[in-house]
Amino acid sequence: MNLSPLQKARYEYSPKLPGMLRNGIAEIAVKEGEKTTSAADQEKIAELFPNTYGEPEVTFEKGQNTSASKKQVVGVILSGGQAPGGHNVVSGLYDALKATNKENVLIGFKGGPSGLIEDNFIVFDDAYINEYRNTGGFDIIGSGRTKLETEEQFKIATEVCKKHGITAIVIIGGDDSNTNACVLAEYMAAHKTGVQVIGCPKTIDGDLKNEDIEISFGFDTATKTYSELIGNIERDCNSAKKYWHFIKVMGRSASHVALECALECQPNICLISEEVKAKKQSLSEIADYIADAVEKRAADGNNFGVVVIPEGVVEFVPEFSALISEINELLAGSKADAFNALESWAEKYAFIEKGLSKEAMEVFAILPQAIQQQLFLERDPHGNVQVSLIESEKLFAALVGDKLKARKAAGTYTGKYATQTHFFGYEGRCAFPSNFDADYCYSLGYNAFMLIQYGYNGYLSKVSNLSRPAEEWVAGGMPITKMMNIERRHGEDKPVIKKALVELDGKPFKYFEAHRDEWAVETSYVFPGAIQYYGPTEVCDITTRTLALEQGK
Ligand code: FBP
Repeated sequence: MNLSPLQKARYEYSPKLPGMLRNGIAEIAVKEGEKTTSAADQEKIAELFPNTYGEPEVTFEKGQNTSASKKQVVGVILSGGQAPGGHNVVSGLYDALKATNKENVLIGFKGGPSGLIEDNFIVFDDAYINEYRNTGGFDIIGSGRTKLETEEQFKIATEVCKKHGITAIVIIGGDDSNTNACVLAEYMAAHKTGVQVIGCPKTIDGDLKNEDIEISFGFDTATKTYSELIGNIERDCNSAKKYWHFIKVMGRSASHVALECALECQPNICLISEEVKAKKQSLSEIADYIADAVEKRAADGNNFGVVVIPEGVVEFVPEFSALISEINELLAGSKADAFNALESWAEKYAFIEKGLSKEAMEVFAILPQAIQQQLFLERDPHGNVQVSLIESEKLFAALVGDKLKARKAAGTYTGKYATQTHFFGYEGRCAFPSNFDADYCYSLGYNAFMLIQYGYNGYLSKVSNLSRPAEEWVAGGMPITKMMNIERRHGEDKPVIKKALVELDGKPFKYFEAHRDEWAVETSYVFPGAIQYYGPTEVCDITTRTLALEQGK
């Protein structure tokens, strides 16, 4: 492998552990807190998880290590989308495991959860692990989106564990993967397999958080990467003074990423999907809202600006999600063949016009033709429109253009409007982890092993007090059942970890709300610059504005 100078330098970085884990394995004691109950639907969750429900929160502290001294064989899985720091979770886990007993073994299942079912694995050693320390990506073993959720899969997983003598599995994933980790933990306990299951909170989307999990790993680095790019665009924009930039940022559903970038960069506009839904805003209203800022800035001679759009926004526009449902219905089953057999767009348009309700057609009709066609091209394996593939940055650039044309005709707007569109997503998911993510992830992995060593099952590795220096971080674990409630998914009531959306009464949104009118009209840009790995702590080790605001900083 050819190594960049930065990669070589990052190999030498020693991630910072919480103070309580720094004294060596022999001095890590455990303290159990109160018994826990689930976030909601306590009776139902207790009934579904009789072996893993109600366990206590645990915290590690300096003291005599009293864990059992059996040999551990641990399997690790990376699940879902990449998030910077995954390699450090694995290296932290490996280091704690080897520091406890040189004979302990860490097995990596390749390509995500399917690796466990297919028994596709590698056994880690020092040389292999060392190549991945403090690097981005999930290429150490690869990731995948197969879900481990059926009884059949659990049976196979048990067999694979038996074959390798596995004593514990660590699943590094988001809310769904950790929900499944919890179900697997219950299965393993109910069937007395002796296999423990521990989860680690991952996702750049930042939507796996709650009163116990302050932040999912990867969010810090990904948002810093996007903020660097947005800041650069703001500076270019303020230099050339000729474009409105529409920038879509990743985050499948929640708008945490967009909001954090807005707090970092102070663009003119940032849409927040959760607010769009709460206010039942239509596409036309959103376009008017942006056009108002364009018009006001034009009146000051500023025919430029930056608009940040969360990836999932269209799904939160009530009229648009109604349109999507109708389109899914219109093309359900064999009806799609009849549609696809039509040759020209005019014929297809007539088919659509006939099939959609008047309300849905009104929404469809205002969309640019490219977006209309995307709605009929991209289907997921279940035959649904893939909303995340809709180029909403282009959609809003065009809708605002239409509004401005009308305003020009009415004589209220006399500015110039030229646009550039961007999508920042994959470029943030595998960046070298920031010092925060490098430290946090290493701690999560190290801590996950301590939970295993102390015999816990169905726990999420938890490191908290994160807006303070690492020395003051608190390491421990939380039963996953504590984060659960019952939700309706695919027509069934399911126990799931509650997905965290942006809270409109939360401090990060409130701060944004209090400043956005000023940012819309003024040029208040902030340029965060590239992630810094070396230098003063206040530049290199700071975490997100979201976390700081949430923790009252
Ligand atoms: P996870 O929830 O698995 O962490 O993935 C998040 C994400 O990066 C979203 O932001 C994005 O919408 C999606 O994955 C993209 O998925 P894919 O990599 O399959 O294109």
